[in-house]
Amino acid sequence: MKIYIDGKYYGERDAKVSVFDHGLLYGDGIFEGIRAYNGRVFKLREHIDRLFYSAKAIMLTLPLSHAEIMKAVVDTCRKNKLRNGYIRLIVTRGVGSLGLNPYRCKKPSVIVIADKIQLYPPAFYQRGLDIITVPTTRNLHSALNPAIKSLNYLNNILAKIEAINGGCEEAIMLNSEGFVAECTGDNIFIVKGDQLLTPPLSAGALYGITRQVVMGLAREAGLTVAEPNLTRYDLFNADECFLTGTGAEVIPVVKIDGRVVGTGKPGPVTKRLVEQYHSLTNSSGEPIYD
Ligand code: PXG
Repeated sequence: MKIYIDGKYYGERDAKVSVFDHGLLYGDGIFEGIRAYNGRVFKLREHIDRLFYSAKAIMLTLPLSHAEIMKAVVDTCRKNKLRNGYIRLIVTRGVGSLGLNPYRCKKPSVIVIADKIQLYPPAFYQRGLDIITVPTTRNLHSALNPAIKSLNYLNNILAKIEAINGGCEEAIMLNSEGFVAECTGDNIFIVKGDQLLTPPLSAGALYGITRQVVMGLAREAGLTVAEPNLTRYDLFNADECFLTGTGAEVIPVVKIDGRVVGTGKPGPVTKRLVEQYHSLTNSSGEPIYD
């Protein structure tokens, strides 16, 4: 595997960052998780847009333009002969001193890893997930805004530990007011009648790329899409529930905190969205090969 670091390619063993990089010392940096399908990078422009928004929010000046970062991602895929896989794009604050001061870091590092993807087992998609709400609440947006896709993922990792310790794959995270925010690496949706509902960004949700795509597909299918604050009560009484994310795509949820959701099986709206999402991922994206 060839890993891109600041314009050069390195083998897996040689792809290294400094112990003085503030990405390592403080989680000071940003990232994107992107997928390639059939030789095309899905929603690449949207991912790079979000990277630039994250950068702006943490006052990190990217050393490359939008077009140059897109090219670095596509070139790294080509270099690795990737047609289907997972791309991790990372920008660290760069090498500084042991103190917090980010202005000591003169040059951010851009890293691109293009690898195979670890998928959930197919049975999870057929049967649906059984998930729980966890005690760790989502970061306050006034403290560390969950809209920033930063290298500081401990909030999510603590929630993930609680999910795994509770025997589940994913965790629902509430915000400090008790409203549903999102899962540790996925956005959450419910279907109620002809409505598709998902928490607003202000509740602590990431501006998920998959979330946006699914909202568009649902509108095209005639559903009313809204972003109200949701409580656990709303989840328990939903007709259907599913999660969205670049890794998980669209995955049904059939049980929450021991309560069966809807019929306890993946519902018709979820199934249709899964199919529509697949046909989109298989037919669009930034070409890797001419
Ligand atoms: N919420 C959070 C907190 C995320 O990290 C999503 C929602 C979904 O967003 P997208 O844009 O992917 O639809 C994410 C992103 C992984 C992995 O390896 C996945 C994410 C983040 C980090 C790692 O599965 N999901």
